Amino acid sequence: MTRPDILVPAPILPSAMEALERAFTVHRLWDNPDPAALARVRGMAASTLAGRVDARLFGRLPALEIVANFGVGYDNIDVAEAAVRGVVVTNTPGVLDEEVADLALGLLLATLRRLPQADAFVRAGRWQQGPFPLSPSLRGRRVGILGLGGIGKAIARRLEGFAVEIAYHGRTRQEGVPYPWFPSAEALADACDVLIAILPGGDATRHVIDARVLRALGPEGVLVNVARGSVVDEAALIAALQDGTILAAGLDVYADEPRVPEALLAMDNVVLLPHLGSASEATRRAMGQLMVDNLAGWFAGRGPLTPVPETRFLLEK
Ligand code: NAP
Ligand code: 8YV
Repeated sequence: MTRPDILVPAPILPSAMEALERAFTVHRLWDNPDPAALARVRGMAASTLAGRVDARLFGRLPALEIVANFGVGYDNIDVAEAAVRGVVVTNTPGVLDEEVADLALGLLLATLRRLPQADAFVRAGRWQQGPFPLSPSLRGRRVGILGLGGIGKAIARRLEGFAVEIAYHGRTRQEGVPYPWFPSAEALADACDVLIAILPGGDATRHVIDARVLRALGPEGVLVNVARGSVVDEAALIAALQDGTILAAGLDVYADEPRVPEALLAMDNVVLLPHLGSASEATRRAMGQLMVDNLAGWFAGRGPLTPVPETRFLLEK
């Protein structure tokens, strides 16, 4: 039996690449495959690192049936265009929830207790001249989770152990959730002094955290963004951090990765990570395996394991 042709638009995890090679004929876009090879491509292994999967790329792949994303967020893929072309899209939900939640809590504590600054203080030999300045605290705070999905709930479970109040906003109030729901990001920010963003990126959530939301968060407020850079108006955030509209921010994601604005790099009241949410060896391996299993399921006729809602209707035909 011939092996299905798969396109990989940009280098991915070696273990995922090896698994693809075992099951499929793999074409690397960076090797400039010829149009005849692209015409045979039936599947794609996409990732946020690979640039946008959009009408232009779909147009080069007339036989494409499925795009399997390496990542739970799929704002890198034009899913509306995929749906129109009858292309199924899958992502990697669930397998990274706990890892990303661990990172979110680490980033929150690092930002509030100024852990990177304290580490730099010790390394610079400054402890011998006197103690590190006292930091803000998590004690007594109310934490708002913007996007109480799989990862948001894993963050909430951890926060319960930290004995803080928890609230959330999503488009819909969820049954059976013990935390109060607020009808907008601004209302949530107004009621909280920590805001953790963990909702999908893309057009629908662009700049949901804007100058008004940051004003509502207030001068003791801390923003943690582990969602996507696009959900925050970065210029408004920089202004809010500079003029004391909010206290501090912990950022894992940015508007134009891997570029980080100079203004943020120069600030002392931010902790900056290079999009590390799921970036442990074990979790990235699990994500790669789920991506490969989605492709394998599709081509074996069993169907993909984790299709995204926008293209699920294609599987019901
Ligand atoms: P999920 O289970 O689908 O949850 C998404 C949550 O966001 C849902 O509760 C949803 O609730 C809410 N939401 C969706 N649209 C919204 C809107 N317009 N306004 C307010 N809330 C909205 O997804 P997940 O697995 O938790 O992942 C969430 C996101 O985290 C991903 O899409 C990705 O962008 C990001 N992420 C980042 C990293 C990292 O490395 N930093 C790693 C993994 C994921 P409603 O439907 O009720 O609105
Ligand atoms: C990855 C992510 O960094 O799953 C997501 O949505 O943002 C992260 O887990 C990314 O997908 C790697 O391409």
